[in-house]
Amino acid sequence: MFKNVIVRKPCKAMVNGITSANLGKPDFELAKKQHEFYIETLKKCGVKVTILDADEKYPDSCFVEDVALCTKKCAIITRPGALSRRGEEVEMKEVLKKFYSDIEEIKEPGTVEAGDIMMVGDHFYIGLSARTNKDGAEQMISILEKYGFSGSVVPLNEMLHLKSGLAYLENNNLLIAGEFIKNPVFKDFNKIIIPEDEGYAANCIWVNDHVLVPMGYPKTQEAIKKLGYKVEIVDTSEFRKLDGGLSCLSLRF
Ligand code: CIR
Repeated sequence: MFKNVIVRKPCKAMVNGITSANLGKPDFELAKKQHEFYIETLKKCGVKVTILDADEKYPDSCFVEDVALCTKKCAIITRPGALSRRGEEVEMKEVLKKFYSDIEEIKEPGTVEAGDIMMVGDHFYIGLSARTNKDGAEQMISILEKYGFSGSVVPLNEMLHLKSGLAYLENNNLLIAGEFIKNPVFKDFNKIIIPEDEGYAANCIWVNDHVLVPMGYPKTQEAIKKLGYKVEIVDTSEFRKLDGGLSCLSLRF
């Protein structure tokens, strides 16, 4: 069960965030409303939400998931691969000191964005992507091992982050899309294959038996409902314009 969630309000500069989506610039006012609804939905799932102020220095700073990995025993501050995002982690480290006595850090030349990390019990799958390099993944695995966890790498070819195409919903249920569907690493999961026309919906989040699902993906919504979860629909259209989704917008622990 998760007790805490940390989010950061989107900033006006988000319109200049990194994107490959080709969906135009986000509407800041609408993004703010969608973010407020996201927070309300998380509260419904029984977690305490810590809301950080918008940070205009970093256009992508609402995507807090990338700057730290929060485990049951420690928090690991990452070192973002995207240069315009490097520095977002500094304040997060201070915030996480309120929740963790053990805080670790990824060091140069390692880069990691925690959107590339999927927790499955005590094991962590780490995507090797344009943002997370081999050195960063290796550092991450040795830190995890120090706390009794394990980690393994999953090379990415197309996706931005590992969790752009995977979401673990507990109970062995795994939403899986695109390049990951045929990857034998995931063969023992109960795979819920996300149809190609709903690819973005692979980025859902499990929060205490609720599953937050992005608005506009009825097939995925139905498949998750059938598994018995309480489905919460959240509109993330403005964050999608920046390649971001439900998982990217929070740290859950
Ligand atoms: C970026 O490119 O870094 C942001 N525009 C989107 C980050 C999405 N984060 C995530 O998937 N964890």
